[in-house]
Amino acid sequence: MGKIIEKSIRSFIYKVVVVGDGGVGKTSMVLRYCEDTFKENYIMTIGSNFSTKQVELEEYPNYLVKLQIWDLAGQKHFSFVRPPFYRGATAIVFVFDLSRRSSFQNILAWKSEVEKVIGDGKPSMLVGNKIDLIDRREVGEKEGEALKDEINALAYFETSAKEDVDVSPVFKEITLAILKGTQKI
Ligand code: G3D
Ligand code: MG
Repeated sequence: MGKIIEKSIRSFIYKVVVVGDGGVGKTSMVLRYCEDTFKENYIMTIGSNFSTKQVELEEYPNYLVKLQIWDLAGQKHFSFVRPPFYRGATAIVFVFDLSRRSSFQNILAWKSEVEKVIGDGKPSMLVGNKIDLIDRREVGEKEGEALKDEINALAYFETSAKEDVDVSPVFKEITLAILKGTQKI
C-alpha cells in the first residue's frame, strides 16, 4: 500500500514596486518577466498597473511565492498619484536607462520619494536597463556599482528587457532577499 506523503506548501505574496524615470523600460521589464514578451511602441503607462508572477525557487521547493509587481508611471506630472501605490511594498526595484544619464541621476530622488511612504531598510535592487544599446551607453558599470552602494541596494544588474538579458535574476534575487529577511528557516 502506498503511503500518502503530505508535503506542506507555504504560500507567500509580496508587493514589489518598480520605479524610475519615464521611458527607462519599467513596463517592458515587467512584461518581459511576467509574460516573456517585448512590445515596441507600448502605450505610456497611465497611473499604474500590476502583474502577478509566481517565482520559481529551487532553493525553497515547498514555497509558493508570488510577486505582485507594480509598475508606476514615471512621468513627473503624475507624481501626485504615486504615494498610495508605494504603500505595502516589501521591496523596490530602481530602474534607470544606461543610455540616458539624467535617469541615473534621478535615482536618489526616486529613493527618497518611495522611502517617504514605506520607510527605509526595505530590500532593493538597482537596474541599468537597455544594455543592448551599448554604443549609446552614458553610465559606466562602475558608476552603477557605486550608486548601488550609496543607496544600499542589494545588487546592481545591467539588463535588456528587449533582448531578455538578466531580467528574471533581478526578481529572483529580490525574492530571495525578502525571504531571508522575513522567514526564520
Ligand atoms: P517605462 O515603463 O519605464 O516608461 P517602457 O518604459 O517600458 O514604456 O519603455 C520605454 C521605451 O524604451 C519603449 O520604446 C521601449 O520599447 C524601450 N525599451 C524598454 N526596454 C528596452 C531595452 O531593454 N532596450 C531597448 N533598446 N529599448 C527598450 P518606445 O519606442 O515604445 O518608446
Ligand atoms: Mg511604463
